[in-house]
Amino acid sequence: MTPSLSLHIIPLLIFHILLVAPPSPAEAGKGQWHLLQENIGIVGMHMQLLHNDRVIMLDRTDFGLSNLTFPNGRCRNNPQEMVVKTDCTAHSVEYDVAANTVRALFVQTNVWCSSGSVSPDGTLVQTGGFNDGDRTVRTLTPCRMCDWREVNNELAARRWYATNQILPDGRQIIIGGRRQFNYEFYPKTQTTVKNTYSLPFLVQTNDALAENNLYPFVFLNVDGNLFIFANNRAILFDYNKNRVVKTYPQIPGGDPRCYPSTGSAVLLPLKKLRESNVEAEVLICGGAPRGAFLDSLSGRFTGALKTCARMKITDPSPRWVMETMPGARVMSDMILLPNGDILIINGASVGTAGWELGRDPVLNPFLYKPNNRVGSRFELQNPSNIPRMYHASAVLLRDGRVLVAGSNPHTYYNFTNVMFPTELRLEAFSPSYLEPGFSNVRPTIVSPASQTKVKYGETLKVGFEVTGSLVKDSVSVTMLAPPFATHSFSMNQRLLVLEPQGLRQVGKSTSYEVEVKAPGSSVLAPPGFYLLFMVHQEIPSQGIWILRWAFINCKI
Ligand SMILES: *[C@@H]1O[C@H](CO)[C@@H](O)[C@H](O)[C@H]1NC(C)=O
Ligand SMILES: CC(=O)N[C@H]1CO[C@H](CO)[C@@H](O)[C@@H]1O
Repeated sequence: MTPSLSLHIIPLLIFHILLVAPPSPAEAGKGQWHLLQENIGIVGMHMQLLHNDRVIMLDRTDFGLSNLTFPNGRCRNNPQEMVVKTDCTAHSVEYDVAANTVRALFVQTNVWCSSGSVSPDGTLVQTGGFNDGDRTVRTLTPCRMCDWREVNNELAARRWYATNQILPDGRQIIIGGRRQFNYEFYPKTQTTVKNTYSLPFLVQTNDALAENNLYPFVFLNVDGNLFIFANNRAILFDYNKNRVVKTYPQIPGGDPRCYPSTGSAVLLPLKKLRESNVEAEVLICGGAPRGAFLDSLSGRFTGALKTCARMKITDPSPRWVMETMPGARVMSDMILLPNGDILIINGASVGTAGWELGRDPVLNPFLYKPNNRVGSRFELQNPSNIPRMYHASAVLLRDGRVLVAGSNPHTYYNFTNVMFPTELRLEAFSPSYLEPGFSNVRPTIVSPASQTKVKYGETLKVGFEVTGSLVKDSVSVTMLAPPFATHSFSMNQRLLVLEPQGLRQVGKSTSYEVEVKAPGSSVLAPPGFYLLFMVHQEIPSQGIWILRWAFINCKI
């Protein structure tokens, strides 16, 4: 929340020494945690995996020095900065997954609580933030030593806590943000440079004092409209005509799920893509009860929500179906795994998002199996021993691990004397599908080569190996758009399940080939880089990068 508000809260806090139980021996089948780095220097408040297997992380630039000093005596001079006008520390890094190393990036304007998307050519476009950065667009093109390029006043409105979604034509839409009840597009044309378009839904879902509609959950529906969820309900929205196409029912119970009552949401894997009526389902989990944010501000910490709500958004008469998690969660991230399962990770069981407002970290991820029967979908995973509170994030890597970074619930980089010290450790969670016991089952993709271009509707041959015996009707191919993760929401996260055909053995007894037809529509899969995985008996291969080639055979 605003710095002025939070400064009033700090004196109210009672500082505890956090007692974290020693890690119990990890149980087989429930995932493993690995500490990758003791100190990456910054807080991974925002993360995005790029197609060169580097993860870009952004923190914030105000309120103090990070723990990563720029090489070569480089410094940032910024008279508009609130605390340190000359700052020789980095607030953005590039993490090289294979080398497990971090490189400092230089960001001039404040990226705090910003948003982003990867454009079809693989460039990370990162928008807004706070103070001098609230109308800035920053771009980073993946290459060996690239750095941020920033253009100020490029956005038509200030965007702080907004959500971005990549569109079928490759543009992105930027929706909402604090006190912004509108949206805009990027890139701009001469005629649209100053245009914002109003979205009254964001006024209607804005709670007095608490808001509860920031970082709205936005998904591109299979009919080309946008599903926009804020607070406790959603609309289907035609962004071209600025028209609400459908109003969905409120989630039963009516409690809010968006910032600061931060739950999370995913578009469940899209399947049966060749049928004329592709179905789309949304799953929203956790959050905090109405009133919890204001209660937390006055020192009364309420239990988080234990429920998930799932809805077929393409249904003619859609309704939410409620499910109960193994525990309550707020500020968790929801990650689509390559085999179509969902990992719910990070966060707390008490309080809300915002400075110093979370309590009781939840150290165990939950696995959600969307195709199981209701009542047998959740599995409790092995715990980490690092609390990941406000300003933590998580992203899937090409090798199937989930990278976890961040946690800084303070207005400064406080490493001591606070309940949850600023967290610079980088971890990975390895879901149980990575266990060595599955090596006979696990496919290895041998062709095509990584970075292959795939046209819309093209038939792609995928060669793979499985050393154990192949269960032919248990083979699938998935395609994942790597998201921009921040504040518990992964923007643009999308998994498509492709049905393989013509499975046959080729050459030696462990080699196979299948054909998959790439989605023919940029509504189902907007242009850009995707990870392609082979999945056999729910065990995914490592991914390869493919480029959905927008500009050829592009049918919208
Ligand atoms: C947090 O850090 C700031 C800036 O260094 C300092 O003024 C403040 O007293 C610290 N808070 C605590 C609780 O140590
Ligand atoms: C809080 C923290 O992680 N501080 C570290 C910053 O970096 C120096 C140099 O590497 C360490 O000595 C500090 O412990």
